Amino acid sequence: MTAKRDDAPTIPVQTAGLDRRGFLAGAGLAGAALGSGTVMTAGSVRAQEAKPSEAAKPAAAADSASFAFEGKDSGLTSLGDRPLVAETPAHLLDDDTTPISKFFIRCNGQVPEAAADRENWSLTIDGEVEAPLVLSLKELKERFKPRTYRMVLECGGNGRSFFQPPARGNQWTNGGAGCAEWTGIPLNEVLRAAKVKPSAQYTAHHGADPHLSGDAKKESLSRGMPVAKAMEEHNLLVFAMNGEPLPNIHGGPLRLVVPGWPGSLSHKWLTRITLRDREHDGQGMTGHSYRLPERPLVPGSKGDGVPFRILESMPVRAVTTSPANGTRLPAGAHDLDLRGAAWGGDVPIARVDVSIDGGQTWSEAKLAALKNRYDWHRWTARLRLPSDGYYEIFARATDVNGRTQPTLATNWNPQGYGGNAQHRIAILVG
Ligand SMILES: Nc1nc2c(c(=O)[nH]1)N[C@H]1C(S)=C(S)[C@@H](COP(=O)(O)O)O[C@H]1N2
Ligand SMILES: [Mo]
Repeated sequence: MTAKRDDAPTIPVQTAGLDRRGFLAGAGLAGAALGSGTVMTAGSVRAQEAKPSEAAKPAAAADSASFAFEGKDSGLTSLGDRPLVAETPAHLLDDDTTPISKFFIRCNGQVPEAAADRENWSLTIDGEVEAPLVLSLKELKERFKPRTYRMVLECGGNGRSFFQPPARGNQWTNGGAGCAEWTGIPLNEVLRAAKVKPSAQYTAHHGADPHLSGDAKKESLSRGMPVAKAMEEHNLLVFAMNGEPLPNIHGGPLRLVVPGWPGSLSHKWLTRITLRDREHDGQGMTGHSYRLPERPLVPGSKGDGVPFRILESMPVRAVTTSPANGTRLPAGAHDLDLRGAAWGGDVPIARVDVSIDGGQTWSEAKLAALKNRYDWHRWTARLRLPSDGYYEIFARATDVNGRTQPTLATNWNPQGYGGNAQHRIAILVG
């Protein structure tokens, strides 16, 4: 460490969460104690030996990595190159509608070449249907009326990094999610046109992205859902995102968006939906993938012999999107304005609460109205801080069934699904 420990504070005072490095910069990837970093020399904090909790730490590598992908914000956090995965730090989820530039990326296989002729992209609906369909994107648009909904898309593994011991898979904090305006054709109308047979139980989704190995016989991903969920009116065959032609990296020219359930159902580069007479068994449907144990497991165990069920609706979650984690505010700035977002699977959110004292007391946030079902609630709250000092601000959402978020991710499972520990940000005043 090169910090001159007795120097005056070297951190410029911020008026808002403008600098994402904030006062946690240099705290290290493992959330090392404040004061051990090179820029953290503020005497007041050192004296407290304040240590940002694991849950308040920025996404792994957020301070060092600069994400490089055309059209994407360099502030996204890379979680891997092969396959390409990047999450959105909470402070970049501060827009009411997540811009394409800030929207997370999750690929399981290779990213295919961008289609040269978007309008002739072909979609097949077959299997347990009376009238199989093969439609170009142009024909889809001519035959059915497009709808636009603002809806959350969230990776099934969002929040995985909060499990202890670590669960297998991409170490998402809370940024494997975004909320965009999706324009497309309702899936249920297309399925009705194909005349789904009573024998149909489940969908099977197929796309054009090659397997990482290049093996043409293997699929990167092929998930599906019960026909009842497939008929839900908000599922769209999407061709535009935030009013622009759906970008290749997000599955353009054509993808599914299935809100409320794991993002892996929202198949990108969609070429075929096959109706099956049983639960689909494609890539990502078997083993422990997208499954939760039917009884609580010993953390770190394998779950051998325990029955697992498919993860359906995603859990409730709130994130604070402003100020950014690690923001330092000037001395005396005791009126703290918070902004955030909250959403939760199929079950609507009833309230969001925020706490400055580790959950001993809570204040209710104000929720903005939804544009449509499956939109996220933007929320705001003003908190009065009793003094200067170091605070961790907790946020938690509660759904209409009274289910809220745990302080820690407790429901440990081998692949780390359902990790919805309360989001925290660290703030230093003065
Ligand atoms: N064809 C295909 N579709 C896919 C995937 C994939 O690897 N291949 N990944 C899925 C997963 S796991 C998620 S979370 C979302 C991510 O969508 P995005 O990259 O547009 O954010 O796409 C889903 N659709
Ligand atoms: Mo995902």
